[in-house]
Amino acid sequence: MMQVENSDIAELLEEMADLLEIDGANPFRVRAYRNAARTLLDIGKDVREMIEAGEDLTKLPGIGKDLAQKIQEIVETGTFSDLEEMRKKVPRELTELLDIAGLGPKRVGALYRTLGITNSEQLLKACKEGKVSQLPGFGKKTEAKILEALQTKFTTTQRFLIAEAAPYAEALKSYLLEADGVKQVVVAGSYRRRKETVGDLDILVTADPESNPVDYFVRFPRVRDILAKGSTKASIVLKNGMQVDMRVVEEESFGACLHYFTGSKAHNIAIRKIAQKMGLKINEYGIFRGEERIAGEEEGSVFEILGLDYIQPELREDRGEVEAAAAGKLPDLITLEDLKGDLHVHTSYTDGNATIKAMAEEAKALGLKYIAIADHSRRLRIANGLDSSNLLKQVEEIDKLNSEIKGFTILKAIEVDILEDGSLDLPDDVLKRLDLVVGAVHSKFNLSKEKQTARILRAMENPHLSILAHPTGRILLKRDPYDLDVDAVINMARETGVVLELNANPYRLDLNDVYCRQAKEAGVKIAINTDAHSPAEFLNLFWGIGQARRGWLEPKDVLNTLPVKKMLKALKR
Ligand code: DGT
Ligand code: CA
Ligand code: CA
Repeated sequence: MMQVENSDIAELLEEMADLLEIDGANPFRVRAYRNAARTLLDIGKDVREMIEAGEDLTKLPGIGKDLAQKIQEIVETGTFSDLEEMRKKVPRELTELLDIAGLGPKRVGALYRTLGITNSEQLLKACKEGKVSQLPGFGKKTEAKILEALQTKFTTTQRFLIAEAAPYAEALKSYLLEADGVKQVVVAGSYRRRKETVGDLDILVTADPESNPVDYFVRFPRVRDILAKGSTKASIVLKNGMQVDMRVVEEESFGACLHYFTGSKAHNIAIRKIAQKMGLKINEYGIFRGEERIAGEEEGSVFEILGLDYIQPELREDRGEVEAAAAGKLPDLITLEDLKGDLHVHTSYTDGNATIKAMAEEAKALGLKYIAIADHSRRLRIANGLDSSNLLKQVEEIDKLNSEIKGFTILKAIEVDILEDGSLDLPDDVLKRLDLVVGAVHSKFNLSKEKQTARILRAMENPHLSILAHPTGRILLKRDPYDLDVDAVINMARETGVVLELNANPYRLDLNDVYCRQAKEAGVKIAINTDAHSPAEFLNLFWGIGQARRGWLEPKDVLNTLPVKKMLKALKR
């Protein structure tokens, strides 16, 4: 039997449903495939193992005899004959058109049957010629929408959240380490620099000369396309659309190559200038004086030869790190172990999915010493926000839990909404009973820069506000930051003692790296918080630390590296 997972089977069933729908098949048949695909993703049991154990698949919801037989065929052969037939009948390329906004299977089918369109280039041409709007069921509006979607598709290259890329990077790494003769595997590029999003993955490998890691690499199970393949390098595209570049490197140049492919490009250029001034040449094979290689096996040797301290990958953006390394003034970057607590945690009192106790126990198990329960305030109705009386009930429960838990403190807080006029969503006499107050904007993202800034500055002037949460409101790859004068916010933080949050959720990472550094230089403290809505989300602190390091933050710049008493004292204003 093949190593197929439920998700692989579901993907083939979905493809079948798409092809049938494009072909204009009976909607019930289409739905049967989609339901079966959903079932496979939801059951939490491995279908391959069920079949091996002789279990009856027709017991699963939505799976009849016919589908059970097809699933068995997939497990045994990697595909099924009906799908292969449909693939011959309907060009497979067509399924890629389904991702374009404004197009579903019905419309894709119509475009194919009437205009013979099978790919996005042809579709773009037909839209520009006005042919699409003339088809029944399309119209001018749809044509314009498709055209717009196609144009962004051709101009923007897709990026991925670092947290999305990480499971693939780590899986590729362990996969390659299992290959015969492979010695070292490092994922370089923006991934190693822990940038918030990555364009592609860059993998370097050293191996025995007689082994063939390139062949092994392109057989990775999640490959969709092989873009290029030579004797020492290859590029592939994974099923999620992410590109991966891999190259095999001589051991004597591994360090230089790792430095080169870690980047950033701007950093590499700055380093090359230093080398040139010293009469040296640097490239991905090493550092050379004339023809003689004088460094390159170890990455550290590159910096050493140039008279620089070792520069951590997160700093390599040509933002002054080379000068700082020459002057011995690089920061002593914060690590995950430095964090003692998390000051922004949700529970099932509002839109979290776990009790206060469960959240505290998980945080404690991970080695934290305190958390602040900061659920939403009343204005945020969709999150079941707390009014004063519910908040005071929560406060009582926290007091009780604190008397039971040893070696850990649960702090009383709120994530209070900052209203449009900059006032806070709960009265001062309630806020003052809490250990700390986290303030956040959750509405009116589209105010003018002037109004948005005035709103937030006014909230910061409230003496009860301790921390400004996700200060710029961005959602990576989805929503731009609101129009805000961040310099003014940092100035106000310095004047009032308000701490700025670095929200560690991989979709936010807000403040960003550049603003974190600006805050640090202004003497403003940062709190690295998870905003966790479930126990598993405490692990997001890892992403927050990556961003903090990119922002040059040291333990002393971060409020929640302090033990609880000192932390609370530092908060007092
Ligand atoms: P990404 O993939 O867009 O998130 O960003 P990177 O930094 O991973 O960039 P990528 O994948 O294009 O290239 C990987 C590294 O290779 C890059 O960080 C620096 C190095 N590199 C690529 N092209 C050049 C170049 O033209 N000059 C120099 N000096 N270095 C380059
Ligand atoms: Ca890259
Ligand atoms: Ca690349």
